[in-house]
Amino acid sequence: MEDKGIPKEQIYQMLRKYKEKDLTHRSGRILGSMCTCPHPVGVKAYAMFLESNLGDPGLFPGTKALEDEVITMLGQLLGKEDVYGHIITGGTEANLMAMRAARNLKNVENPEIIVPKSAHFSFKKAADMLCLDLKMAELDDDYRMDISSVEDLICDNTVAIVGVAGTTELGKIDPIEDLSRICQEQDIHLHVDAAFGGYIIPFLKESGYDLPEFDFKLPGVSSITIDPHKMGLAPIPTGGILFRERKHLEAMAIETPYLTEDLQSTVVGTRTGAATAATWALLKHLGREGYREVATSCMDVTHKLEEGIKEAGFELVTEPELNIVPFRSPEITVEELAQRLEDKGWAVSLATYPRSIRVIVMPHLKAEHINDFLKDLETITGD
Ligand code: 0PR
Repeated sequence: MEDKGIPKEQIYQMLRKYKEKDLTHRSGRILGSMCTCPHPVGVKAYAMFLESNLGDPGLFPGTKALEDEVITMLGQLLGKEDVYGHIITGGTEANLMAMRAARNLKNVENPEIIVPKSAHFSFKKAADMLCLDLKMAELDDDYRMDISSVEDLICDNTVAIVGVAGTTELGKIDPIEDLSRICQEQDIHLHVDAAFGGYIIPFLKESGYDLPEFDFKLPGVSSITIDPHKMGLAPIPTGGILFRERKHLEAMAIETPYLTEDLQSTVVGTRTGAATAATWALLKHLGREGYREVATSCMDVTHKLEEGIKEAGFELVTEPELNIVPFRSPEITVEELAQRLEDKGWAVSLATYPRSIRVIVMPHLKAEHINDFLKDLETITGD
């Protein structure tokens, strides 16, 4: 660190040099991200609340009121208006909180959780931090959680079962209805990881897509992760965790002697109110109609990509249920294909099971980007 400060214009110039090295979502070149260009209304709202700290909500009652309203709105979206939760940093923190609540509520000696093999790696972190034994359930032929495998893994020490609504690699929706029945019968916490799907499945259903139930309408569902910074178009970092009952938050509440609130259930202490303001602004500004438009546009582009991939002689590893298209080549390996696409300037991402290239058709990917991508794909195996 230098002794004398540098004038601000020079600082901004220096920063721009670093920023030039970064990819942007706007370029349409990022194909494997669940983030996207944040909506300008969310960006403005975020900037308005930069100094607000929800870790000490008594100082920021306005922001706290916004958080309460956001939680109610997200609850309405997910089938239950009176839910309890917080706006936090993302899916990882949400999943960690859900596992912590489930573990604390069911006081057993060697707690175990059951997740599908397709679950996001955040559950490995949660298991490690919370000293949980992680049991992986098999997937069925369509890469959804296999119910008989779940039933085989359940034991007296099972504190939570996790179903995913919109898996990270393939965008699949686990059979949450079956999981709900099992968890109700056996009094087990059912957590639904809808970090990705939470902001798209309800809007597609409203638009006539035939998708399964996955939310609080199912009586066995105890908590849901939903990320505004993914399909919700909010700036990073913005996550959401919702619980069916207040007891879930209370089960992990810690006394905070000198703050303006007595108890705190979030992992993070000082936490931004800006993410809450952005989420509130976007829910109000876009409304259901705006989000339906985002969801159906992404699916239209998804279908276009799907057809183009097949026409170019590549194979889909599974039919897309949401806006994620996984595919491979019958001629070259997935690694070789990824390399050739990267050489042409596409930032691709690989699914591990089944091994494939996965394109996540986020709102920043427009029809023209997909056309360019398909043109490159058509020439790629002949090289
Ligand atoms: N649950 C699911 C189903 C997810 O897909 C993810 C992240 C999480 C939880 C964890 O969310 P946070 O990363 O917000 O904590 N899924 C993507 C992944 O890890 C996120 C991502 C985003 C990846 C942007 C790449 C990228 O460029 O693959």
